[in-house]
Amino acid sequence: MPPRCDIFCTVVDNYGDIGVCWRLAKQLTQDHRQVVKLWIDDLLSFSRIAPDVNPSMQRQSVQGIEICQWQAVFPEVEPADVVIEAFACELPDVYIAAMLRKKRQLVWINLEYLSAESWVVQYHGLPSPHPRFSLTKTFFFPGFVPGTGGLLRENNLTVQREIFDAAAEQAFLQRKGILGRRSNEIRISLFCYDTAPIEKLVQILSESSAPVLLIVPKGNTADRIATLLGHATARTNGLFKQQQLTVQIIPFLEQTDYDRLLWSCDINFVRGEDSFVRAQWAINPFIWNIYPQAEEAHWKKLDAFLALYTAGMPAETAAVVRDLWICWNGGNEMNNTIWMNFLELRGSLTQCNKKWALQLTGQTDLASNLVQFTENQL
Ligand code: TRH
Repeated sequence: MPPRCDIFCTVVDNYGDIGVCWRLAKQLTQDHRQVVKLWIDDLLSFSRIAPDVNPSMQRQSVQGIEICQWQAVFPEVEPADVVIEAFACELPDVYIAAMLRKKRQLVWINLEYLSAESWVVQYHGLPSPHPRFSLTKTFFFPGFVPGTGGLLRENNLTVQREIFDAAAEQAFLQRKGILGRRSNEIRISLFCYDTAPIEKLVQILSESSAPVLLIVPKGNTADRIATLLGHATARTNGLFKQQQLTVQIIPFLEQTDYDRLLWSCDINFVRGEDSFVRAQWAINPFIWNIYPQAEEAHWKKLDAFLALYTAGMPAETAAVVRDLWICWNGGNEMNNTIWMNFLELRGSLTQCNKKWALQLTGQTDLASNLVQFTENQL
């Protein structure tokens, strides 16, 4: 019998929580043949990254995964062999009680947020006995180095990325109604937080020496850019122009199409956790807008990642990446020179990104690490 796995996810804000859980659910099902049930409290957010999900159905099966709405009153159910609580969301009391009653061994995992900080290796895999019951959960930390839980990477990702050639790209752009490339044009995707210096970016791109197409999925950023360029609303597939810059607002994409968008763009602005990881698999130069945390804790996280990621880069490339990322996250004023330096080193950066992705691909992925760990426990 394949192991049964229950994943519990609460949407704190945005799409990262469900983005990560959905990817994990798909990988456990497709790559590891587990029987997965995903308990999620916010079906509406979920349906934006996975349009096959019907937000008004409390139970449904999508891509072989049972999706259940996690409501305040939780039903009596038989716990799975592997229980994953994502990002320290608290399991329902009735479910814990059922876990206690279960005769067979089960594994309880707390899947944590991704960080490149060095302490992650020490904390990954640590057991945390329940204060009242004879149950232990294990901390599972994703990460970029051996000794951590690794990164989400489906088995066929490299092949999918490789077969996405110019014709496939063209077909994808057409299907999504995204403008074809004009000669010499730089194509950029933009996904960021409200705190990013969007006005400055728009100004710099407008004054660019080459034409720029800025592709923005519908949301706050798109609305802000529309207002900035004198339009009342950001209509989907609307085009705004200012000097060298064309902005195209596109619908929020289904998760696998978002990957294709990252593969199709010369430069990707990404944020949070999941789009940030996907940009690394996409290879093309990217700029990370880190999720802002209380007491500025995110700066340590950003520094830790930059240190790892730029370690193998020529000093000049590393400095240019650092400068731009610091500005994009509000640590310094963004200016044209910093952007131009980044553009000039695009070729070198793509080579460095290839090596970086290869280094990461050499490590076991998160779902496989989880499966190995749970198989040893069961
Ligand atoms: O939405 P986010 O800001 O999520 C964040 C982070 O995960 C952060 O660490 C967490 O603390 C916070 O949520 C609560 O950014 P992220 O992580 O990139 O997740 C976005 C998801 O949305 C990702 O799975 C990609 C997906 N996506 C699409 O499917 N289609 C789209 O068009 C876009 C722009 C994104």
